[in-house]
Amino acid sequence: MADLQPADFRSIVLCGHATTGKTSLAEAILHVAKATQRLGRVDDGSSILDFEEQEKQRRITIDSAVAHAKWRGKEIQLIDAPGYPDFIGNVNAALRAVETAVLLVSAPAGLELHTRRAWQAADDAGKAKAIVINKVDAENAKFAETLEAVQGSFGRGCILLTMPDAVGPAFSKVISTLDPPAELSGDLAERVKAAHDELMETIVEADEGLMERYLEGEKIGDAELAPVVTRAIQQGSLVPVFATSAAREIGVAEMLDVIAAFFPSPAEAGPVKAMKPGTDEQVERAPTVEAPFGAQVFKVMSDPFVGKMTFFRVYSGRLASDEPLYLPRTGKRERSGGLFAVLGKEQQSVPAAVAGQIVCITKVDTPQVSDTICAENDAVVFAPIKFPTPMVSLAIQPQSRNDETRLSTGLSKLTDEDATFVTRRDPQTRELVVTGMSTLHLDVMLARLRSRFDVNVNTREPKIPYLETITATSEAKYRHKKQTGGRGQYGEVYLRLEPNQRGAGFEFLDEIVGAAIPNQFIPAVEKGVRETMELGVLAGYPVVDLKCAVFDGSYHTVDSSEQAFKTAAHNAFREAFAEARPCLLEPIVNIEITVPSKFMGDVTSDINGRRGRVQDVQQIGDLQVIKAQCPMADLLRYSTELRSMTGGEGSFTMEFSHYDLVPHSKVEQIVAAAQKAKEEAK
Ligand SMILES: Nc1nc2c(ncn2[C@@H]2O[C@H](COP(=O)(O)OP(=O)(O)O)[C@@H](O)[C@H]2O)c(=O)[nH]1
Ligand SMILES: [Mg+2]
Repeated sequence: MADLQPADFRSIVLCGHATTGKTSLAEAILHVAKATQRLGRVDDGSSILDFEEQEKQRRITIDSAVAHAKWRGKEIQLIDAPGYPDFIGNVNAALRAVETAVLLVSAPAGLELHTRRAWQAADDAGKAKAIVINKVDAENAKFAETLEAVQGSFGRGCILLTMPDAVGPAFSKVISTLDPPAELSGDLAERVKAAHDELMETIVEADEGLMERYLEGEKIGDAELAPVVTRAIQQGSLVPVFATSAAREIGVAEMLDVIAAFFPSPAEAGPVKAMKPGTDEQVERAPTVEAPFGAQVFKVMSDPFVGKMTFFRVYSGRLASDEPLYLPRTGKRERSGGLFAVLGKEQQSVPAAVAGQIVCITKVDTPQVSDTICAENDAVVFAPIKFPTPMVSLAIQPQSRNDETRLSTGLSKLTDEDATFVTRRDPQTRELVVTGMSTLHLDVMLARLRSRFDVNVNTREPKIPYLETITATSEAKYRHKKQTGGRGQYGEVYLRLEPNQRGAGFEFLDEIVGAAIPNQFIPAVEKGVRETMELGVLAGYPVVDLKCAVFDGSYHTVDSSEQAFKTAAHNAFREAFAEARPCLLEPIVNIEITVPSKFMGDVTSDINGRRGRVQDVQQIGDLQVIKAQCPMADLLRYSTELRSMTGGEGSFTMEFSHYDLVPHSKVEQIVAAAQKAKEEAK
C-alpha cells in the first residue's frame, strides 16, 4: 500500500453542545462511507465511538474518539469530542489534530451555550469552521430559526451548502446549493437559488479577479472555483452549513462530498510553528512528507488489553512503524509496539504515518498529552496545548490496605490521560486531594479508578488549610520531672513568644545566659517547639509566623536528657501559645468570574455574602468579568452554585492570594469541628 499524501487528508473534530448528535453523526459518517458494517447507535450502547464503560453507562461522550473513512479518494479523519464543558480539555486537545472544527447544532434545541464555547475554542485555535444543523427530521425541528441564530452569532459567512427538502419527519433529502439540480420547482427552488447566490458572492469575495468575472455574469468552472472555496473556508470568510439527520443518515453523503472536495487539507492549512528545544528560536514545520518528522500527542489512554495507547497527529515528515520515537521533553528515544490507524476502539497496523495523519502507538509509557514527538537530529517542540485550570476538589481515602497499594498507580495513569485531573498531597492538611473540572468529572474519574484499577475510595470535602498564629507576646515555663525507679527525667524551660510578620515564618532564639540549660540540650528545646508547631495547638493546624525565645531553665546533671527537654519545651510552648491571644489564618483566593451581564447583580451580591470583596468589574462584549478576593472556605461548592445561579453560563478561575485572620465568630466553629473530628478519630 502506497503512503497517503498530506493533500489526501480531510480532518475534522465534531464538537458543540451535548446531545446535538455529534457521536451519532460520526457513526453515520463511518457507516455511509462503509468504514463500518452497521450503524452504531448511542441509544443502545452499540456506538463504536462511545465505547468506554463510563460513556456507555452514562450515554455521554467523555473522551474524544478517533476514526477514519475513505470518501471520493480522500482520507477523512474524524474526532468525536465531548459536549459537556466538564470535558472541554479534550476538545482543546482534539482541535490540535485537525484542520476544521465542525460544530453541531440541534434543530429542535437551537443554538446552545456550549456550541458557542466550542466556536470560541476553534477560533482561538485558528481552525477553519463548519456547522451542522442536525436532527432536522425531529418532530419539533426549527430549521429557519436555528439558521438565523447561527448567522446572528457567527456571522453572515455561515451559508447553507445543503438545503433540506422539508423540516420535521418529512425530511428526506438535501439539495446542494453550490451545484443545484435544474429540475427543482416552487418554493424549494427559490430557497435554493437564494442560497446559491449568497454562497457564490461569499466565495468570489475571496478572489478579486474571480469576483469581477462573476459580477459580469460569467459562469465560473468547478476546477477554478474549488481552490477559492477552500481558501474562503480556510480564512473563515465562508463557514459551510449543512442540514442532516444523523439518526436517519440523511444529508451525510452530501456533506462528505463537500468535505472531500473543499475542506482544507494539511497542505492548505500551512506550516505549524514550533521552537527549538530549550531556546526561544522559532521554526516552522512544513506539512510535507520530506520535512523533518514532527508530531504532537493529543490523547493518551490506558487500555487493559493493549496497554498504554498514545494518539498523535503528524504535522510534518514521515515516521515508519519500526523507527524509534524521540521525545524532546525527556530527551529519550522510545520503541513502540507498532503504529496504528484508529477506528473507535479498534486499531489497524500501518507501515508509516505521514504529515497530516492521525495515528496511535502502543506500549510506550512516557508520553503525556501535549508532548512533541520528533526527529532526533532536528528536534523541535510544538506549542503546549492549553487546558483550563480545574477547580473542584475532593479529599480521598483508600477504603482498605489493598486499595491503598493500588491507589497511586491508578491515579497516576488517570492523571496522565487527563490534563484537567490533578492529584496532590496537601502538605498542611495531609489529605490526598483530587481536583477536576466539576463534580461530574470527578465522579467519572473515581468510577474509572474503581473499574479499571479496582481501587475504592471514600471521599469528603477537602479540609481548608488553616494556619495558627499569635497576636500578642507571652511567656511560660514548664518543668518536666519524673522519678520512676532508676534514672529520672528532668528539664525545665522558659519560653517567650512574639508575633512575627505575616509570611515571615518561624524564628528560634537562644537567649540562655550562664548555662541555665547546657548547650547540648538547646537543639532538643528547638525540636520540641517545632514539633509542637507542626501539630498545632488550637485546632490541629500548623503554627506559623512567630518568634520563640528560650531565655531560662534548669537542668540536672544525671537526670536531664534530650527527651526531657523536648517534653518540657512542648508543654511550655502550649502554655505560652494559649496566653498569646492565638488566632487562625485562612487562605484567601483571587477569583475571576465571567458571566453574562444580566447575572452581574446576583453574582456580586452573592460574593459579598461569602465574605468576598469585589475589586474590579470589566465589560467584555455582553459579558462581565468580576475580579474579587474571597476566603477559600466560602467557595468550596462555588462551581456547582455558580452554575445553578447562571443557568450554566457563568465560569470562573481562582488562585491563591494570601493568608488572613479568621474572624472570631468563625474561630470557635473551626476549633469545635476540629475537636469533634479528633474525638471521632479515636
Ligand atoms: N431525531 C433525531 N435524533 C438524533 C439525531 N442524532 C442524534 N439523535 C439522538 O440524540 C441523542 C444524542 O445523540 P448523541 O449522538 O449521543 O449526541 P452527542 O452528545 O452530541 O454526541 C441520542 O438519543 C440520539 O439518538 C437525529 O438526527 N435525529
Ligand atoms: Mg457524543
